[in-house]
Amino acid sequence: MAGLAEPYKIKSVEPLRMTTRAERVQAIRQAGYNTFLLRSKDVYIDLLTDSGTNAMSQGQWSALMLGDEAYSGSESFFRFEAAVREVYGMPFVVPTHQGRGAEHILSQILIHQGDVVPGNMYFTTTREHQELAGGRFVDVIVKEAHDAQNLDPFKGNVDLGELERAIVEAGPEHVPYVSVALTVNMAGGQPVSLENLRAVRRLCDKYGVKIYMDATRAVENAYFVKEREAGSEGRTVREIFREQLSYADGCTMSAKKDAIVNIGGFLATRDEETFEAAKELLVVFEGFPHYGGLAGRDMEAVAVGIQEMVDDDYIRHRVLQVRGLGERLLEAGVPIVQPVGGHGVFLDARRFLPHLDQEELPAQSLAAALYVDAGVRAMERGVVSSGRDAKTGENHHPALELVRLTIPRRVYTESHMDVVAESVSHLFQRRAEIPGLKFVFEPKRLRFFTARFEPLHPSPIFEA
Ligand code: PLI
Repeated sequence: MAGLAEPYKIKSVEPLRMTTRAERVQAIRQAGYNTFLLRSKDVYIDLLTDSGTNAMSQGQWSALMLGDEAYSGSESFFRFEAAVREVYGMPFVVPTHQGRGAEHILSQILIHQGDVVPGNMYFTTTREHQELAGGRFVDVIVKEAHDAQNLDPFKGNVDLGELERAIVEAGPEHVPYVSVALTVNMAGGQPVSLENLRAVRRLCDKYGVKIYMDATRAVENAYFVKEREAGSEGRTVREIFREQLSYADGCTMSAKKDAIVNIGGFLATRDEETFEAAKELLVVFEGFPHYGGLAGRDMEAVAVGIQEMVDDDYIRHRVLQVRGLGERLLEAGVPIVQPVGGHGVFLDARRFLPHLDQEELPAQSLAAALYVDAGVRAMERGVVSSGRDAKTGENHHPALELVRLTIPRRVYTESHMDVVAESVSHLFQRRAEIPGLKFVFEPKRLRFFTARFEPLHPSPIFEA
């Protein structure tokens, strides 16, 4: 399809190692059936995440040489700051080592014990930092987001009624900010409409509550707005992007996604007081405010990436590549989250493996099985990622039990997508043989990263 042809060509290549099924069976056993614990040398197509796994452009690689590694007053910082000001429209910014560094600083500044932070679905590290700071996350995403088959074009939207209820119940003085993610990762990369952002702004203004956006994949959100929201079809992604951010008091950002780099993040704000407080915490946790845990060269790459990410041709190809994979899976009858989101295709493990109860960790098992089948590494986004309720100790049971096939930016070709589609379809034919898993090691925090598992019973799926 002409629309899918890559708007770039390959200048430097990274060889991939082909593995045998026997090697993969051995590797997944050693990894405790957790794809996070695989060694990348054992992975053929790595769709674990789109975070920091992107291919930088010649512009970014050459900008690395301009890195000013001064501890303070680095020219690289000022170029980075100028890019954030221009594209995000935020006057104040501090760099952080990655997104969670910004979440940590923001949470520590604004959240007090007992506060409530409403948001459009949780994200793992974001909620963790809100809770560490003494806050409680309240989900105010629209109910359509929890239904993998609902075709609403803006399943990331905030439910305004739920948001108002959360603010009134807690009392606006106990709501330090509303957390609005663009797009919503855990819902399958679903976007938020401009109309919804405007309404959230009006509601927050009524109660004097701030809005901090998680801008991690806000470019993908802007592309969906251009594609789907009346009045935005003729605008550039850059314009839409800027309007989205105009409704925020500030944002946290993992540059490892939208900004097409391998490391980096930032906290940006319009509020000088928050900026001053951020700089104080930055020197404790990240570094001096002119580098914040990054090298000068990293800030250069982010500055160039921020300009490249809002190029219409680039982002169109990115979103259509992801969607193309989704469409191939749908043709094979594979259940996925629809509409296909911005950064990956999410397999619906509930419908893929109806014979497994959620306590049998279906998405975790499906991700492990996919790796054994073809060396494709995906990520669980279900009961394991969701963790346990801090009070009751019971597993959270998210409505969405998903395996995420996340597509890094500018890395894989359409032929790689073919391999992925074939492997998932093949596994779908054998789905009845996929067994459940149980924990054999479970860490207390963000357990999905390092937990280990075993199959509940022997199965040819995990044998050579
Ligand atoms: O991985 P960080 O610390 O740079 O960013 C944390 C983070 C914040 N918000 C959102 C929506 C994310 O998706 C996110 C990181 N996501 C990862 C690592 C992912 O694989 O999706």
